[in-house]
Amino acid sequence: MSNEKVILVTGGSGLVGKAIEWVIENDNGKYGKQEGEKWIFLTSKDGDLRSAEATRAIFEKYKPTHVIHLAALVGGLFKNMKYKLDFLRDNLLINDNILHTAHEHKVKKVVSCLSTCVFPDKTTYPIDETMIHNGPPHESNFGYAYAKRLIDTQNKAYHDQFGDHFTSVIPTNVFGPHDNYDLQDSHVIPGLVHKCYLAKKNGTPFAVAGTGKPLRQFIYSRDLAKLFVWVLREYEEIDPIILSVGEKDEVSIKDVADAIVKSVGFEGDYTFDTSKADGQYKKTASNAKLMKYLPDFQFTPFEVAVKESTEWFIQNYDSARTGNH
Ligand code: NAP
Ligand code: GFB
Repeated sequence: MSNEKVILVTGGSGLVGKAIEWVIENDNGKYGKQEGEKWIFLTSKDGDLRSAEATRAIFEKYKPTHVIHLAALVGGLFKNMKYKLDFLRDNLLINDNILHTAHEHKVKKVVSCLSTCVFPDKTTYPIDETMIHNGPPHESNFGYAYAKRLIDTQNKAYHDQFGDHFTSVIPTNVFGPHDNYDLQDSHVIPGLVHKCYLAKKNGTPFAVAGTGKPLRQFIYSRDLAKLFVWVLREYEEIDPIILSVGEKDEVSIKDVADAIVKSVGFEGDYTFDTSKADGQYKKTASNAKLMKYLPDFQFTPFEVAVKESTEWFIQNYDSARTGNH
């Protein structure tokens, strides 16, 4: 009986998956690859996880002992507003196939990924892990939010009935290398980096959607990746844990645009298109639970992370997910 840990990362080719792969291969400290660990990073080419059959075939091929479940239909505010049913149904199918196949294969631990947009829109602040089911999420992304909330319910049901060790994490908005830069479907940071880059290149105005007033907490993908590795190896609870920078690091969308203008070196006109939606005004989350476990964890300063992400995008423009190819 080998003691080898076979760790399957679903959604391994995305923003968060690529960051985990980077940390496993490059971190010389406690987050890098350890003796006896075999890491497998999946893409959708390995199989469509909306299909129970394709999911089973992947588990039979790799026989994982542990799973980090990232695969999902993911997108920014405007994509969520347009495809609420697809976000609900695709994610329900993917999550049920992964958790049930992991159960059938007696997988020792599954770490799934929610998002702070799952929390109730009408709530007190800061938001904490106990509030997850306390009322409807924001109208703009209820499809995605309810599918993600159900992961927590599924984890508790598998644990209750079978003792399975399936848990989850709740990151705030994530950004970094290998993001999705599609101008319509992306999240705000990759969307604005792409827009600002094109505005500088073409000498055209840089337009930020909405009023610039909404507030967000952003976590750098490589910081989040280290926390995922820690959760997989050491976090014992079934209850979810928020993975985020502190409340004091919350920034406005205008602050984000200013940081991107600086990192791209854009000197032209910069406007706000208030005909576009602002979405949720804020979703301020507490990271007190995380800080209790890892009081000394160092987050990358926001401007440094924006600079590194912008440089990665410019250097990899031809192969990046820009929606052009
Ligand atoms: P992403 O960059 O869009 O990557 C999505 C990944 O899922 C890709 O590897 C994709 O494979 C795979 N995938 C999508 N549909 C699939 C299907 N039907 N079958 C198999 N694989 C499929 O997403 P991300 O930003 O890294 O998100 C990772 C996780 O973090 C998700 O669960 C997301 O909900 C969560 N999250 C993200 C954010 C954020 O701001 N980005 C915030 C909070 C939580 P291909 O590359 O082959 O398409
Ligand atoms: O990142 P984002 O799309 O997601 O938008 P949410 C954040 C804010 O940025 C909104 C503004 O107030 C937008 O109006 N914004 C300004 C832009 N310019 C742009 C732009 O060019 N592109 C985009 N996308 N936004 C998502 C949820 O909400 O958060 C998802 O819908 C997921 O389900 C994700 O949870 C993490 O933070 O508003």
